[in-house]
Amino acid sequence: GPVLVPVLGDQLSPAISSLSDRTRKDTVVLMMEVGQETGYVRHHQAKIALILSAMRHFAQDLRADGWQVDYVRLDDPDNTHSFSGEVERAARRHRARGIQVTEPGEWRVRAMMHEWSATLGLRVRIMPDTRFICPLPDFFQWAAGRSELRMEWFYRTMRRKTGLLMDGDKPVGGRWNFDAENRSGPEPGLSPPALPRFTPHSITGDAITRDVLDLVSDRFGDHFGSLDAFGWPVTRQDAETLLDHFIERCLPHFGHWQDAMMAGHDTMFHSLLAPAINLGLLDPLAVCRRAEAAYRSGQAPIAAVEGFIRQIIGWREYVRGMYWLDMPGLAGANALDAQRPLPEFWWTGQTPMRCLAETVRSTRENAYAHHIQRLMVMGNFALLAGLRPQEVADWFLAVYADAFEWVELPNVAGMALHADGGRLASKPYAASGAYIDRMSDYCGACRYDVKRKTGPDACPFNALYWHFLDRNADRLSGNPRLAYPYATWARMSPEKRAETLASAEAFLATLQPAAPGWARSQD
Ligand code: FAD
Ligand code: DLZ
Ligand code: SF4
Repeated sequence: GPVLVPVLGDQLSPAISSLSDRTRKDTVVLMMEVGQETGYVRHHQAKIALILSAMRHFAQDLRADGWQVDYVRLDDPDNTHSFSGEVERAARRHRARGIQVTEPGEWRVRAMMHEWSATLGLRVRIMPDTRFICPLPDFFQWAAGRSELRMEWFYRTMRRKTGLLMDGDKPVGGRWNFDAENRSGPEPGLSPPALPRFTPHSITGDAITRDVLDLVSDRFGDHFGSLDAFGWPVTRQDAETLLDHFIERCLPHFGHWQDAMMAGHDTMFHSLLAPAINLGLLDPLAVCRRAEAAYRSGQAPIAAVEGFIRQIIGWREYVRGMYWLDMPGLAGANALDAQRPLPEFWWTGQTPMRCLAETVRSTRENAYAHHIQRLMVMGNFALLAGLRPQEVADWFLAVYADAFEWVELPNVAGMALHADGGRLASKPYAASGAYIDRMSDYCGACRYDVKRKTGPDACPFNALYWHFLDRNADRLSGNPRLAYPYATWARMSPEKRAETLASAEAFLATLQPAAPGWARSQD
């Protein structure tokens, strides 16, 4: 029989390694819509729609390209609803002589794949995912030689390896990192361009997406999130259109406004490319080469282009390496012993804290929030309030269209929550209301006063910030990067400190824990 090649929902690349050495006549491609994947968390409705529509489009493209594709739909009556069950059924159906698959993005799925050979009695070949620039063995080797792991050093090796923004062995512009020029807050009147949306109701009409949207509202209509604004690219062509738009209209301003937040402007100058890249619709290196070309032709400044490329060949590759280096422990990491349950308003958006309400609203409407909303609004709140890392991680995994565990978990547990004890990032990204006020236009219309430090009208971030430092003094006061705030805390009068802690406690006591069942189904 043929070789069976399972292609997972985030492996939608014609150049995927599992197909690279296969011939069309000796291969059956297996694609599977299964309840285990739609259900390991209760994903945002738009995330499910995006993945299923992109899978169906990809199957269509493969068939048009001459591949034999066996596609199992969610409503197929014989569907066993797990990857392992479907691979077993398909192996029998096609009398496969072996299985070849690209390694998955998730520890959980990798564990399944390791069982296949024994349960099926077939040869199973698991191949590296060559869409990443840094092969995992290279990352492990890079990490093994170091006592401290820092993205910035890793990033330089990736610049050298790819040659991106290099003049020979020197970084273009004489510096590796231009972030010092990338930190502006919002400006009144600033109006980022509207993004192209790829709607099923567009002139071309897209029956596949329409079907999927119906399926999702039928089966998953009670999940978090709305489908009303669904506009994610579900094909390679649509993703290329989004990339063109980004390079022309947004990239020139990307760096300058990268950290800025404005109410009602949910995407600012960000690319929105993460879902397309993570699913395999766009190649990350090709995206970076486009950005570099925009710099070389004078269409975008170095600070913007360097900052963008660093996110992709730096952060994206770095967190993926850290995921595989630190799993399975990372999933249970809780270095700061944070035990507070996730508040209900993370799902409902019902909170007078305007920064949080705006971010949850954008998340619900778009399955999207940009980096600073994720890190410095949601993440910072979770860190300061001491929310349980596993509940925070479930939330992030469920609500964003680009969320896959390999990238979500290191960002949540490592970057945002310091739950890994500082392996990924050297200091916790803790900030008081002043930071959010500087980087956003949220505070003016908030029911809280960002300038007040304590009391029921004070911005809750202010007292929480000190509460966080105080309760973690044993763990964090030795960190040189926190020496300044700890010294400030120590200089406050005992009365002021007590008032601050009491104010934070009073706020924390008002948090309603989320009802069970939002993130994970209870049955
Ligand atoms: P842009 O701002 O346009 O950035 C360009 C690209 O750089 C992104 O598309 C992405 O591919 C890459 N990138 C930027 N920052 C990071 C980062 N920290 N880690 C990895 N890649 C990065 N990203 C995900 O893809 N999936 C997630 O589940 C995810 N969860 C996150 C959770 C938290 C708590 C934080 C702080 C960040 C998370 N990120 C995640 C990283 C980042 O916020 C998103 O990649 C970004 O917001 C996606 O929007 P964009 O495509 O418009 O990004
Ligand atoms: C996230 C997701 C969802 C919602 N549904 C499917 C699916 O039905 N079939 C599939 O192959 N993949 C799906 N995925 C993506 C997988 O969860 C992803 O491939 C694994 O987490 C490995 O990264
Ligand atoms: Fe957020 Fe505080 Fe500003 Fe309100 S005042 S928007 S709670 S930072």
